[in-house]
Amino acid sequence: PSTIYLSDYQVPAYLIDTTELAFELGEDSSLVTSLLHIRRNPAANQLGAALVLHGTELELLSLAIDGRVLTASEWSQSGEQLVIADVPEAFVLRCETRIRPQENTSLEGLYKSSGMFCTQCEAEGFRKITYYLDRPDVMSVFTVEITADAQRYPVLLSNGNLVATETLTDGRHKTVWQDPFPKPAYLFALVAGKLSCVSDSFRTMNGRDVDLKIYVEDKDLDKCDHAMASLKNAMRWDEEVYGREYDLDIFNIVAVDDFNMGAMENKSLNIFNTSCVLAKPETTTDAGFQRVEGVVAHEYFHNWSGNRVTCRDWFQLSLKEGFTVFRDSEFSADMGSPTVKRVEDVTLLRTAQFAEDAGPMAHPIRPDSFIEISNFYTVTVYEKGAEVVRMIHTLLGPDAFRKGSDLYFERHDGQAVTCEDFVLAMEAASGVDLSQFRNWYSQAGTPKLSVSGDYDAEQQSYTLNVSQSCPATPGQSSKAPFHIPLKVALLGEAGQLPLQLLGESANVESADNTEMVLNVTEQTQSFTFTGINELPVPSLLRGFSAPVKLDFDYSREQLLRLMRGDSDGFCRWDASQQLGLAEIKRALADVAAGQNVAPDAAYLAACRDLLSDGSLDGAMVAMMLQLPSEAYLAEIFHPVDVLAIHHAREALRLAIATALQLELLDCYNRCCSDAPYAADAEQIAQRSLKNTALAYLMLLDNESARELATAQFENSENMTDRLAALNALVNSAAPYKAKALQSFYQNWQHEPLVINQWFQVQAMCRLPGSLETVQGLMNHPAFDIRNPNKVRALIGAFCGQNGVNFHREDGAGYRFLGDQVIILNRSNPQIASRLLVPLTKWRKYLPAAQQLMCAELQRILAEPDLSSDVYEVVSKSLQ
Ligand code: B3K
Ligand code: ZN
Repeated sequence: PSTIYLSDYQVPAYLIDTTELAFELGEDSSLVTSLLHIRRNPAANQLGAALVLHGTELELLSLAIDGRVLTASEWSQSGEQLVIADVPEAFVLRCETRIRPQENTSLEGLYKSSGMFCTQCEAEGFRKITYYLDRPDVMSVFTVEITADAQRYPVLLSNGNLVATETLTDGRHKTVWQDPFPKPAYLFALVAGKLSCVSDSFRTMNGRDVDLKIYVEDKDLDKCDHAMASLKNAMRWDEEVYGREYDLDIFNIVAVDDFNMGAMENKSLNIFNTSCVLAKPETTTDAGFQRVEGVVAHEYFHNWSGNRVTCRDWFQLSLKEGFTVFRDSEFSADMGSPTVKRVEDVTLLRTAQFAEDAGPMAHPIRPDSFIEISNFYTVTVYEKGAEVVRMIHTLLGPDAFRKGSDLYFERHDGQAVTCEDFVLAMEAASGVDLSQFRNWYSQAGTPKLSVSGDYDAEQQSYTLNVSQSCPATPGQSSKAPFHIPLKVALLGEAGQLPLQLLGESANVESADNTEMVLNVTEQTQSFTFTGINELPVPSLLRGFSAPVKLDFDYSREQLLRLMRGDSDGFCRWDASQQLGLAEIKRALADVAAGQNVAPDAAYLAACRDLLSDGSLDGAMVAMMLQLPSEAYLAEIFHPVDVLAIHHAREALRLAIATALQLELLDCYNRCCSDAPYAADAEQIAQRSLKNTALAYLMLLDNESARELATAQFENSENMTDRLAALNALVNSAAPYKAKALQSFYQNWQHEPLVINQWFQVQAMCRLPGSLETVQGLMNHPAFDIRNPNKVRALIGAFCGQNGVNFHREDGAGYRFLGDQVIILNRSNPQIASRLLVPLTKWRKYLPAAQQLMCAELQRILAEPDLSSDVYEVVSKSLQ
């Protein structure tokens, strides 16, 4: 496999003005006929260039130019390329291909899922449907004709407007769809199946009525309400916050069982993984409800940030993904609890993204090169990309940011553009200079900010000394300093102090002048605040204003003060995590010395206060009571001793539960409620606190805790509480757990998404023997290795979220993953390479683990016929 470089980008030699596709869907194979109106690209300046089309796994039946059939000598094929050497300036290419969707297990291109036909074309799946210029800067107006058996496939959908339907005499029927908006092939979609739908409508800000439909299997019609409500909220929000109106008369969502990712933003025909659209309280957890809301909004927002304005090439992926993730996270914050949403996003970033940035696959949000673009749909491009957009928002302020976004859409509507175009629009609309800020697009790695504070009582001034550095990443040994927005406040005895900065420029944030955004641009820099008449506690990186690792040598007392009293929710939570980290470090030492783990009294007192104060936001309390996760700790310790960390953390959790059992029980009881289920912030907070308390109590593993869990498991009417109870039972020694697992399966075997949760709970069980459980479950009739949701629930959860079992000292966890990757490499390379990620981090661990993990990577690399997906990840991991 070869490497593709951003620096090699060239404009396309040809353009395709219109694309007419005709599909004849069959049980054995399908026929695709395309009519492409092609002309030489005036901007390309490549007179007489050959036409080079992309295509793979296609059976080419015929090719004709302007009605004349080409002979075999007039074209040639090599790899994914079909070359027609001699073509006119402008012409119509007709091409017939045969494809076999039934045999397509990669879930890319046209494939079948639970009896229906569906497509996934991003990034380069369209070339599995027909020969084409399969690149995002070739935008075309599509007309699509679909013919299929009327009984098996009563619903036939594609992008845009339905312009004709016809019943044919042989039991088949036909629909014709026309999408007036030019689009790249990656946004093409087709669906054919036996589907039912829920309908609603939305009146846009200019009074146009849009038909909204969610297509699902009949049995799932009762699980569409939440997605529909989320869609309407998202449509309204995009009008209010970004001034963006929907642009067609219909908007369709289709749910499919077999899907490689969450969902896809095809123009007016979004295709969703069932897990991201179906929800009802009996089957779906709070997290599931929130995911549906977020993903529905994300795909809808792509209609502007992605579809109307798309990417010039795949190196620009973060242009649409970073911006759209930023948009959907602000939306979710507005719909629920902003602080909780922020903490959740930061948690993901500080675990998965920081790990990626520190590993062999580290890349800037705009990568310079790739072997397989599918490998670059990463937490870096998405989540760090969103943080970069958020920093622009912080630097410009909301009003100038909105002006910049308006200008971006106005300048580039209908175009395929670059990250640079986005930054230019932001600069032009705001007058803010983002020259140095651009380093965030080109440099990988997580910057580290080391901050210290100096108080000068005589001068009544407080100085923050800031220095930044960024570790080397593959291909980038040294880095230029970043422009880092550092949001700060200074806490005095009676509250936040007014800020007066000496000399330096900053963006003043709060109306009362007590919060500022410092522009950190140099390697080392000092910021002096005057008029400070007491020694303050600095509140730093408020709201997590930049994706960096911050180091400030706080005392325990200072952290306790921040945790209790900072007005910034993120900083309050972060202080609790730093305190928790200190406790874990002590616990590690205690365990190593063979001593009992005893949490610090002040820390326990703070936790006790959190538990007892019913006036606090329950979700915040729940998050603050949770110790830093093992995934987060793996980013802190070098090397990572997984087993030692796990056992110390568990011992500490038990000690906390023991010391606070009365408060935990009180809190649990206080959070129990009979109110009918709602997925609103308040109830979600309450359930999250209740289940956090339950998990602690169950560590005591006594009769009364078991009774609580059993009762909750048996009596809950919502899946959040039922699953939390099941999870607590499965991780305990309670004899009832086998029965609980069995009855859960009995009750829910007809609901695949619930059974996935059942797989996942067992795959994540911390107790010894989980690998054997997982291996057994792979033979369970409900497991299917061709279904990505099941693979993620069982194999992915075990390898990615069950450290103590995956990292078994005998290496059996690693061998298991190696075996599965080798199997999936053949059927579904995208899923195989995703699954591999835990092995790629081998350099972090103890020498013995390193050796075993490395051996698995070598074994995979030695496999014949490695997909480009798996090859890229394995070979880069071993470099
Ligand atoms: N744009 C799609 C991702 C496609 C991934 C292809 N391997 C979903 C999204 O980000 O909205
Ligand atoms: Zn997206």
